[in-house]
Amino acid sequence: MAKKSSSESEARKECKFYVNASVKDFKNSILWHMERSLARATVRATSRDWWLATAMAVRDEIMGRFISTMSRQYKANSKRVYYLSLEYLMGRLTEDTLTNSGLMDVAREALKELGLDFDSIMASEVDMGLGNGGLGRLAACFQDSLATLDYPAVGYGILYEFGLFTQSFEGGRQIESPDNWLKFGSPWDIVRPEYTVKVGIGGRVEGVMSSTGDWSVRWIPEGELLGVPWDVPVVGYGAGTVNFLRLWESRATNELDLNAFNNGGYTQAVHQKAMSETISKVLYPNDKTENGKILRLMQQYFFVTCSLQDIIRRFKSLNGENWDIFADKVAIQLNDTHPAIAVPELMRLLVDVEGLGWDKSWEICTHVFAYTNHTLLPEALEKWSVPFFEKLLPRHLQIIYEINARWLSYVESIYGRDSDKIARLSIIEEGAPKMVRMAYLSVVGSHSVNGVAELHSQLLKESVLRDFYQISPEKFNNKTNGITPRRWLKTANEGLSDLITKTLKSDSWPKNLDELKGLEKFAEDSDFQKKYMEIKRENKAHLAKIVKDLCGVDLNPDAIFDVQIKRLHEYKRQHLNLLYILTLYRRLLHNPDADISPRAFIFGAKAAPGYDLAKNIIWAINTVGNVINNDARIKGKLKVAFIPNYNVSLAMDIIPAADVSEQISTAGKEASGTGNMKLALNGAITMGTLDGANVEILEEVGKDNVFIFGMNVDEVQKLKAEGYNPWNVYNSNENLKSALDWLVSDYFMPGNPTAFEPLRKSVLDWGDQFMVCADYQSYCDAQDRLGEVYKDKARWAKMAILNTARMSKFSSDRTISEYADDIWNLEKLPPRE
Ligand code: NBG
Repeated sequence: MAKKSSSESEARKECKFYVNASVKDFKNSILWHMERSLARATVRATSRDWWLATAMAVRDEIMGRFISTMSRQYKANSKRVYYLSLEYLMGRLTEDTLTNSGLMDVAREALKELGLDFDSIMASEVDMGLGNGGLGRLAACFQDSLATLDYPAVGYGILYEFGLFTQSFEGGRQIESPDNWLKFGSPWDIVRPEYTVKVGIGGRVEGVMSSTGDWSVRWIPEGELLGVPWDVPVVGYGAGTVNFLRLWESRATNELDLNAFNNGGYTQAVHQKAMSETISKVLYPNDKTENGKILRLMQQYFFVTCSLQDIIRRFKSLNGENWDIFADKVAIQLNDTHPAIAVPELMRLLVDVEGLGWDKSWEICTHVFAYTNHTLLPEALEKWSVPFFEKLLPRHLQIIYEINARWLSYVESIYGRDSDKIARLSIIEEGAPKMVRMAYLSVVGSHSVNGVAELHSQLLKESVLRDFYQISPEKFNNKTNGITPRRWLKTANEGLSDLITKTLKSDSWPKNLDELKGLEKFAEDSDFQKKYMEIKRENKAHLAKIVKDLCGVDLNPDAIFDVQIKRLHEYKRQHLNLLYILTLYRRLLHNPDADISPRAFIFGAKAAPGYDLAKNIIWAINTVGNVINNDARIKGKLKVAFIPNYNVSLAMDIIPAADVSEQISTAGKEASGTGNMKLALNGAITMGTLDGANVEILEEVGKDNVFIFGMNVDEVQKLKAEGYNPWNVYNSNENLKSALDWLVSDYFMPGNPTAFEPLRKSVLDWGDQFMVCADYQSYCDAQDRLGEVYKDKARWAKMAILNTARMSKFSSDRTISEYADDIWNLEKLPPRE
């Protein structure tokens, strides 16, 4: 990210609520914090001290807005949306807060006057990496948009002590180490002990018959722990609204310690305490599969009950027990099925604790909850075993059975005694053991079910949730994902942001991304093209330095920067990319003078620690890369860099520097993708399949400004149905055969040629589930075409500019407005001018 002075003063006219502070005052505030908060003499201050003091100075400026937002929302007693998500991939908070509050220039100048380099000071902040990938980052972008659009909202989640693991490479292989991001605290968390809640676990259920003959039920938990909330302010762009994330930390109760202690069990008491505090200890590192871990179910229940109790407390403090208006004041979005236990938990709180009848409580639930599905992958659909439930949440299991019984009798009223249908629609899956299907529970308990891109929402209705769609088609809708242009353009790519502001003579575009369409008319303007591509080149030079530093690889900023950054997963097909790299390398060895555009293939990806094949792919890319990078014969025309520990902050350096955006999943597998949007917004050309939001990117940018290859969903299904055999492709495609055989020869791994057997087997012997072989040729052709097009500088510049100009649909402001209007029925509550 090449830093230039931004035109914040202009933006002030647009953003009436920007924070006002002079450079002098801000500098004094930093120095004040250095002395009073950090007890540091400036001569001894480290980068981290400077970052902390700066963060504290910004924090001071936004606290007033935070308080006024809360009191405005309280006084108005407005409806709020509560976003329940097990993941928030926030990245660093200071820079974004500076952008959104309008203090970026002031802070930059203040640090400069103190003789400090802004970028290196900001780099001291450890990423808040409380998420795995797209799902967690989407939750973060949504918080930014909710605040920017002045919607009353709270994001609930867990304050994991350890975020997503830190990745390094040893001999090209992934090594994980813990991400102890909270080790030294964070200036952005504010603890609220007064809102601590109690959480029960285990135990038994007691039934009591009342005098009127009604059963009432009491859950007698075996253990209890505490949820302590920490609030993280979320500053909207322009700082008119400051919402917050409320993240729960688990703690042991004192009572629990004492009881065990009095019984003579000191060790037992300490053990119990440690167990209770384990719940919020660590984020599970698997993107898309986390079934069967009892601690994970405990995490889900823990944050759900804490959040629901908090929501009910807030509701009651304003509305007493007027439950009739609960759904007018509360909307709850379930971010995937991770918080699905909220459905039976809200029923329990309303029926058992608040004493409402079942029907009334159910009506409230189904008006309050809405569910977003984020994937069709079967292994990702959460199921929890009934015996687990029985042990951990016995009362919830009863409630789920009751919900299911009523649901199935409704199904029967439609279809009669169709036992097939009933088995298919049941929330309980028969088998040993029986399983609770969390997606079905979410659908039954919600008034809205949405997918995250047009294609994905369509496939949901046709496949995984087909039977549910037939019964309640009105529930189903699409909300195509989006990204916040504040972080992903204004903060990450200041050079391009300034050019846009100057060219459009407006700086309201970060809040009104449609304005970018105004760039279209400059797409062929050679002067504009030159400026645009100069900025791209500066960003590439900046990234090249980072790559040199982290990977020891020299990248030529004039090469095509071809980027694939996302979790490592077979369906995302990083190995298809590798096969093209091998093909190109082979071609160059045959003819070192071949006229190809020099390419730098840049990867960033973490593999789940237990996902062996994904790790094998990482190892293969690193190994092949190492050979290619050191092969003088190809004259530097090809380079491969796998940047370790890919995270939000690295993404902010990589994305502005990308020429090509690899979005090459097997059609039908990637629900949406959001990296595709960030890259295109920053002028990278998509190399993609007709999958997820790529389809809509194509619609927006037009077919001349994107490279599409491979089978579409229908073709994939057809080939599967016909009986796909990857060996047929292998045997008839000389290049594919050579690349795959080469991979398991002595060439790359002298003495250990079988190192990458798993990779090769996955696309041949094991059936090539993700159809890598089937799409190989089409991918190579498209990549070759791209290489040719890149030679025409003017054409390429035009394509890149049109990508930036036509991405406005993918602002998360658009997405959030749609959720607010169609699902939450939510009104904005802006500050008074
Ligand atoms: C992911 C999808 C992505 C999508 C994000 C955000 C899960 C379960 N799903 O395609 O794979 O962009 O969600 O919706 O992580």
